[in-house]
Amino acid sequence: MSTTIEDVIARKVFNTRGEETIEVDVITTSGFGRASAPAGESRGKAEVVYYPQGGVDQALKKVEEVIAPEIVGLNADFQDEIDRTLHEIDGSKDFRIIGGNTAFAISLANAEAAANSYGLFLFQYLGGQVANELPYPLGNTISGGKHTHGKSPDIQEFLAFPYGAESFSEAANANAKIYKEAGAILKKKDKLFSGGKSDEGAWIANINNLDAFEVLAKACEEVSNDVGFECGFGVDVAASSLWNEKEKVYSYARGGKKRDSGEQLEFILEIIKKYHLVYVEDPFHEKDYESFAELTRKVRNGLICGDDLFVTNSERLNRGIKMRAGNAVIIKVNQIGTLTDALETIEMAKRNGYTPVMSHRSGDTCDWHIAHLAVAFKCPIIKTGVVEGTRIAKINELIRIEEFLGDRAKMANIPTLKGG
Ligand code: 2PG
Ligand code: MG
Repeated sequence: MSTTIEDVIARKVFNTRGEETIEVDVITTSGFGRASAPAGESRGKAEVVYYPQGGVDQALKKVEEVIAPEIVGLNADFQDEIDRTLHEIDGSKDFRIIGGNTAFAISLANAEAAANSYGLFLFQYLGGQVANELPYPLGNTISGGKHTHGKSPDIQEFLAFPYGAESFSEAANANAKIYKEAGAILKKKDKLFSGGKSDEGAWIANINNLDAFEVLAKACEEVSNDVGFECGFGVDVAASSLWNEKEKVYSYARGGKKRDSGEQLEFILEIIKKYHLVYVEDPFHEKDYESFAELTRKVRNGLICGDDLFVTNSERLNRGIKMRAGNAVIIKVNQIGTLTDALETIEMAKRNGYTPVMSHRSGDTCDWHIAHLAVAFKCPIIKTGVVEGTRIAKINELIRIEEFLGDRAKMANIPTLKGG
């Protein structure tokens, strides 16, 4: 078998929103890998630039004319060399020349091609024998904020989190039940409810934040009783989307409230306590490390996660670690560009007691690689929706991985939750 790269082919495909995106094939002498890039709607300002000027068309041109000639002939086994080459060809700090999504698709397709050349699954190739832990699925059940239009909650995501499950399939089953139950409750609560769903497949209803908390709390309680293990929930506040820089307040349009940083902290503490939230993502805007640190000091048992705050960037995470801002970090490989960059952030997180949460994007494709990355890199949580084709692609792949691992499979440990 040989892992020499023979060809790199890029094409234009579409994501869940019907936006153009890039898909790349990497072909080695004895293997093949394919990956396509997702896109965020509520993006962090410090994310890499997705595409060069001219969009996906220009990215395809760059692959054909500049990138493929440099990469063909290299060994797909040396992921860091491939990723370094992408950085060198680009030459900028944020992939604005070739596009972060271009780098992402090549980097991931390359890893898949190397794995395939050895006849291994991606998680085995990247994670080896010790890659036998399944992540807990964190599933978007009710949408709001920038992921919806109109009269939905201001908070972007209400996320089911069945952290008491003993297997991945049990956890996925619980999330599907919570989702259904939440839909049934919404139908009674919102007279205008017509079963609308967001890009991530989560319910969209004409309710406010507090209604959404009540709905999910009830659905989780019922399903916990039914399945016999703990199903909690959390939120992605996506507070950068609520932040008004001029007025220095978080503006809750639906809730009809403006909260300054101190009031925001109080509000978050209040909802954590009232609804026993076990996971809170981006409770403050992307520059406010201080408030993240203050909240983290005050919360004993839950995960305080930075998404727009860290954007999978090890320098930004390092700053957070020094201040103990948060105790978890979202990992979206396309926020930073390559697999090697993302792995550096994951390793830094783990060395410093932060929980890495592997995540999809709101605009996604049926690419299931993040399922493998979560297992390979031992991320104890995967955030990837409950229903909808591009989310189910990842969930079902994890079910297959669990089946493949058989007796060796176990659920990951989330120290912050279980350590008390
Ligand atoms: C988020 C994500 C995914 P987007 O904020 O965590 O749910 O949204 O991909 O739009 O950034
Ligand atoms: Mg987020």
